[in-house]
Amino acid sequence: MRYYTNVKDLGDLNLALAEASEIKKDRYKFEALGKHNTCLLIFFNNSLRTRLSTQKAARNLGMDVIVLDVNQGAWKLETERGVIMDGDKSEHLLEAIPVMASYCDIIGVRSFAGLTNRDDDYTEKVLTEFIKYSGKPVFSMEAATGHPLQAFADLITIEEYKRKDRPKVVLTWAPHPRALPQAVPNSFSDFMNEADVDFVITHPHGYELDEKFVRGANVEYDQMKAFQGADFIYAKNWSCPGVTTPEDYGKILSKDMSWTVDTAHMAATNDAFFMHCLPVRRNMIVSDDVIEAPTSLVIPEAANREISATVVLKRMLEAL
Ligand code: AN0
Ligand code: CP
Repeated sequence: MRYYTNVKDLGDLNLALAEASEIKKDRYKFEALGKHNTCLLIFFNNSLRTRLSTQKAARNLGMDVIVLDVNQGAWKLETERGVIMDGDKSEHLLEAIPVMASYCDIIGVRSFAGLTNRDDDYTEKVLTEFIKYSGKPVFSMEAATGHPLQAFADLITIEEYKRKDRPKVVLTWAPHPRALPQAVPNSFSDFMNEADVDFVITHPHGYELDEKFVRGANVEYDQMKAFQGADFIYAKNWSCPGVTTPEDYGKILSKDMSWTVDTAHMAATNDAFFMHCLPVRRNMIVSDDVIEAPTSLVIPEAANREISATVVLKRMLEAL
């Protein structure tokens, strides 16, 4: 695998899940694979889980790891071509990318959506530049429109905890005080559409996700109706994707607290497991009771980020 930016890069999901299970049994099984190979992780945004789990994954495979926080200690980067650089940005991404690439064999990039220009975000402008100008294999650590390492970890978690062959999985929007990207719900939908699950998406009007990711999945605007009989509830906030109202792209359209996942919501489900990618704001997205219940999977889900990253890096090393 040369690039990892969406579900299709993984190919057959059952094979990917089998590989994940093999690695989980012995996460150092392939530690000879990465010897004398360097993984560079570039963060344009904050991270706890991705930063730690991806480093751990690279080390499981015997790789060296370099981490760069672009906004802390590096030169401020210009990303637009043609700009007269007389402001506060000292270096252009078009030089920075090949320079960074010269020190490593595989590059991970975290670069969130700007949420102002839908075209820039949905064409994955920054991630695409890394793919184009680095000459190295590149994987997404959450880019503008996707977070495929998270969605793969989510799928692994569902596979581990499911109590029936084809569980009902519900992706629900929930309120949040700040405008967040659509990357997590986009990738989760992308993966669930390929997985053997009964998938339902629920959100208030105006929050319709891009069809590229929804791909005809069942959308139910009545949250309580969507929750009925659910085996997994996957909560996430996202800002307006601008599908039905392009002028609202990236905006907060609702802070309706009746969408917060609490025990009354969970009572409508089939004793569902609760999932969230974290970080989560308690009592905005989910009540204390629900996130602390034995049915909450947020910690094993985060732990599986090490596994999803190990599978992806293993496949990238094999293709070097
Ligand atoms: C980010 C998001 O919603 O995309 C990262 C989630 C993994 N969340 C925040 O910025 C709070
Ligand atoms: N879930 C996730 O990607 O978390 P971080 O933003 O902390 O990496």
